[in-house]
Amino acid sequence: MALINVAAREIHCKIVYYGPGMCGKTTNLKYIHSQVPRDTKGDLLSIATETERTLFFDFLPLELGKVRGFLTRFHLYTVPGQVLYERTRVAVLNGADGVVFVADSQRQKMQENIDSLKELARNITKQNKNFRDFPIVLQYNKRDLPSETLVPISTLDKYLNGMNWQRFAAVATTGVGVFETLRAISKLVISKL
Ligand SMILES: Nc1nc2c(ncn2[C@@H]2O[C@H](COP(=O)(O)OP(=O)(O)O)[C@@H](O)[C@H]2O)c(=O)[nH]1
Ligand SMILES: [Mg+2]
Repeated sequence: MALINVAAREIHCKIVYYGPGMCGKTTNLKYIHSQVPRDTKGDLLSIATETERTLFFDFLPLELGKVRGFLTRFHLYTVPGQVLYERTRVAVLNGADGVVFVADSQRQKMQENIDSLKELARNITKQNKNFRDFPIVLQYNKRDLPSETLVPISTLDKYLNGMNWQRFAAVATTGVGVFETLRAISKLVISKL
């Protein structure tokens, strides 16, 4: 649930970037952080685990304006993607208002995408939330790689988007689709407030 700072008239929303290892979650966050004006964002911080790091920062998307008189601050988090770190993912997911599921479009990553999405569903459900109602946006990342190595969008839809979420093709390294994805999850989260 979102945190409300009544005195400062701010709503704080937590958005988590979830997905298998190396799909591009950190790249999304770094790109967003690099593009947000300095005076509206916090530092890019990390919680160190043994080999992978959870990154997070918060910012105030000024273009969103006020929601019923409150400014809305977003806190963006990545999770470590390696299978080993499920406990860290559970901790980071705790209290999330929305999730961006980043899928790696490469054929060889398809099973990892499917497994990670199943794990997400399980972990959301464990928080006593209804996965069907939970705000989620999909991102099909790495669309710049050679087409013969990629799963077609229609196939990604078939295996990952049975719930018909909004989904965006992306190249996180150059920022293609990154803000479209962020805008979609932001709007979805705000609409549920
Ligand atoms: N070609 C390509 N590489 C990407 C893209 N997004 C991320 N990568 C690369 O994939 C690797 C893993 O990215 P990272 O953001 O660390 O993945 P994470 O484990 O999900 O945080 C890095 O070498 C990135 O530069 C993309 O859209 N296209
Ligand atoms: Mg990462």
